[in-house]
Amino acid sequence: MEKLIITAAICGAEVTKEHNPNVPYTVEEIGREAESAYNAGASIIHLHVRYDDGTPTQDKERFRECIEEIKKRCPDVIIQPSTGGAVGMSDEERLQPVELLPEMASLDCGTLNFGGDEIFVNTETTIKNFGRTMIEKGVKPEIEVFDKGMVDYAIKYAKEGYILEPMHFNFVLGIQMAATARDLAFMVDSIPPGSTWTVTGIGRHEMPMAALGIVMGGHVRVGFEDNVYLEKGVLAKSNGELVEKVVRIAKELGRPIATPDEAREILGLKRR
Ligand code: KMH
Ligand code: ZN
Repeated sequence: MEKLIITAAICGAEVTKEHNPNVPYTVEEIGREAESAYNAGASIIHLHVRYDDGTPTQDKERFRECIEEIKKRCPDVIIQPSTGGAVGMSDEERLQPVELLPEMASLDCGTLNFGGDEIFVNTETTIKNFGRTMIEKGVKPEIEVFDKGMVDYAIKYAKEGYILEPMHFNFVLGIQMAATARDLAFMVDSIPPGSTWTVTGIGRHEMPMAALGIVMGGHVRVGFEDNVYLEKGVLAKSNGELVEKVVRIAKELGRPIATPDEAREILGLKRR
């Protein structure tokens, strides 16, 4: 089976130090968490950034600082900034890190409920604008899929020229769609041949979904953005601990781990 790409979503925009004191805010903390994940076997860092007080931001200069810090510590890791940012941010705000020409960036392919009264808005205009900008800048999107309709949108927008193929999908289960093997299998069956995919399970679903991703031949995302526990009632000390757990499971199941350059090969990325 193809080598396993592990993405570490080290920070997110919603989780705080109150959930787990090891959630990174400062540039130094973000560098530390990226390094711990990379040393454990992550080849991609899905990156949100914060100001020192924990406020999420899409500020280009803050991204630049954090990316420089990560590159100092993990020179070959693939950095995938978020263009989702935090609920309520404008499109202009959200798109800023793409101007730094990262190898990849997230591209959320639909609108969804995000807990309480929060709605994470991604209109057709937003998605097409983000997709077109990523093509212009040579940035490979990771299509964020929170339910099946988002796969269908991505296919439609690819046909219309807003997303290049082959596409890379991240199926996020446990927010809008249930985290079940049935739902994951349905997603995998629904994407075009030649696409690649990774799976993210939210909260307690993180490791069960990772195990499914490993055996089904996909790839895996873990990290504080999605889950702060190593096991029930035990907070993870670092993102690296979560990645180490995936590496252990993958080893038991006979799936070797991809280096960043091997991940580039699988995803069709050119190192920048
Ligand atoms: N923070 C969420 C509103 C992404 O990174 O593209 C959006 C999110 C998805 O995390
Ligand atoms: Zn994110």
